Amino acid sequence: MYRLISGFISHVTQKEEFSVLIMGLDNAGKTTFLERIKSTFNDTPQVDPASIAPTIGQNIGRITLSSSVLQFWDLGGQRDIRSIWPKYYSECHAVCFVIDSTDKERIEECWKVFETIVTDHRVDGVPTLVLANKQDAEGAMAVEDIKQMFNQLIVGKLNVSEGAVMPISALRGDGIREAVQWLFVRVQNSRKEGGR
Ligand code: G3D
Repeated sequence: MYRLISGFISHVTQKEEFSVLIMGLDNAGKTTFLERIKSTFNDTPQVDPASIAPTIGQNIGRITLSSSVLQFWDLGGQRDIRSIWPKYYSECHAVCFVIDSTDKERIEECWKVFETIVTDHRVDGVPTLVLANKQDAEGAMAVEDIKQMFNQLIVGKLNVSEGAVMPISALRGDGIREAVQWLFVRVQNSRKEGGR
C-alpha cells in the first residue's frame, strides 16, 4: 500500500524537464544571461558581473516554473569550444542564441554561426530564440535591424511560432522574464504537439 501511494505521489509531483542550450560568440553575454536567469527565478543573489570568467566547458542552471524544470546549458562561445555544441543538439528542447548588439564587426560571423546551428537537422523543429543582448549599451544595434538580419534564417528554417528575436539586457535584467516565458511556452507546446 505504501509503495502504491508513494508511487502515485511521485508520479503526480514529478516535473517535466526541458533542456535549453545557450549559444553565441564569446563575449555575447551568455554567462551573464544565465546568472541573471538564476537570480531572477531562484532567488539566488546576482553574481558580480566583474567576477564572471569566460566559460570553459559548460555552466548549468536549473529553474522551476509551475510543474516544469528548465535546465539551461551555457556552452561557451570561443571558436575551439564551438565544435562541442552539436553534441548537445539531439537532446535539447530549445535553443537560445545570444548576440552582442554592440559588436558590429562580428555580426556577420555571428550570423554564419547561427546559420550552422539552425541548418543542423538535429535541431529541426526545436524552438529557437535569438536574444539581442546589451540593449542598454550606447551604440547597440537596434533590435529591428538584428531582426531583419536573423528573421531571414528563422523564417526560412523555422515557422514563426518556433522562432523569435527579442531585445534584452542581461546586465540590467531587462527582457529576461519575457525571454524565459517565451521558451517555457514553446517547449511545452512542442511536447504537446508530439515533439521532444
Ligand atoms: P560570454 O559568457 O558570452 O562570453 P559574458 O559573455 O557573460 O562573460 O559577458 C561578456 C562581457 O559583456 C562582460 O563584460 C559582461 O559584463 C558584459 N555584458 C553582458 N551582458 C551585458 C549587457 O546586457 N549589457 C552590457 N552593457 N554588458 C553586458 P566584461 O567587461 O566583464 O568583459
